[in-house]
Amino acid sequence: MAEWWRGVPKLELHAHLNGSIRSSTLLELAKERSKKGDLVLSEVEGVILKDDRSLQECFKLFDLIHVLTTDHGTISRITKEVIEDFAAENVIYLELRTTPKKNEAVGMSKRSYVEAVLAGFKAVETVKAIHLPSDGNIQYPDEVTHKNSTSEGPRMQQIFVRLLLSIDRRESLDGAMETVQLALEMRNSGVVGIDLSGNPVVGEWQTFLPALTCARKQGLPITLHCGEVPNREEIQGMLEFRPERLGHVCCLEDLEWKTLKESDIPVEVCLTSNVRTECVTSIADHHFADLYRVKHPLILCTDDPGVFSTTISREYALAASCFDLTKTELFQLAKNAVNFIFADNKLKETLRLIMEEAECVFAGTK
Ligand code: 6MZ
Repeated sequence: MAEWWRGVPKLELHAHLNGSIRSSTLLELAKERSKKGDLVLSEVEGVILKDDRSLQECFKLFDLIHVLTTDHGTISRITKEVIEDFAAENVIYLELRTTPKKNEAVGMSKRSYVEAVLAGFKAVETVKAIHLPSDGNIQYPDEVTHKNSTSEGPRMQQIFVRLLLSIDRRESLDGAMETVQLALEMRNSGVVGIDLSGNPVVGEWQTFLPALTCARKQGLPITLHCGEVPNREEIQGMLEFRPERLGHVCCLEDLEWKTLKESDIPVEVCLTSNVRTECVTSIADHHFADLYRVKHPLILCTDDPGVFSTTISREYALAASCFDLTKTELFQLAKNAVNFIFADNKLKETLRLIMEEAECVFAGTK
């Protein structure tokens, strides 16, 4: 089933750059560091190769990943690889998110970090990565059409890529403000929104409200990680804030589910991640089923395909088998994701055309 879903064009709207890193790259980086005497390989190998991780173990792994991916060259490399990996899954639009980081030891500022990510966009080789500005008035170059072939033969596979800048819950308000400012300045380079993420038991989301409100006033769409752990006040506050999208929303209570459903805020669903981190007790109990039943806007996403050893095709196959959905129903879900992207309307139109063409192809394979 995952193989079948690989052939279908899909959108990915919730993937963290450092959580999407290939395990092989991570091991290679760890080996390089151990040769330099910076770390003991045997001590980190177990952390990298471990399959089942609790939520808190995930954040330990992220700390290790961040130690290994500190320099600009590595950030560009992993970005390039991550885009190529998503393209190999037939993702036609990728909204990648990452937390801009400072590292004075290697001369890295938040801006130079984001520039290194954008350099990774440009370095993509196996597919044509289209990372145009998010400004709605941009003229698309002639070659950026939905057509997959030309009179000269098949066109190279294309993936549209945009970037969200994440605020980490460990940051101060000043740090968050700097990220929002950077996102505003880099809007014409493909940054299309702001995300709030990080260890859900660390910090308080209200700390970041002024930064999020500033982003909102400037028209930057926002997505919030919400309800990975039970935290009534926070969940209710986030729902009241009404971001453009919400990630996860696992630990809600009856009244909060009601508010969510009335709000129509699209939810980025990460099935494997939620089960692995025990935010839900089992896939059968996942709130996807209930939200799907009431036709709440949903998008299937991977979260951290590297950390959770999954792919977006696998997430579709999982949803199909666990919730007994037909290919037609799930294709419709994939197609609806176009409505919830943070990029401009012109790109939405292009993506719709691609999905409609695919619908014709896949219509006979119910
Ligand atoms: C909350 C998460 C996350 O930004 O360095 N991140 N935050 N919940 C999750 N569910 C498991 N998965 C990833 O990518 C890694 C960072 O993304 C956030 C964390 O802040 C993590 O450090 P970047 O590219």
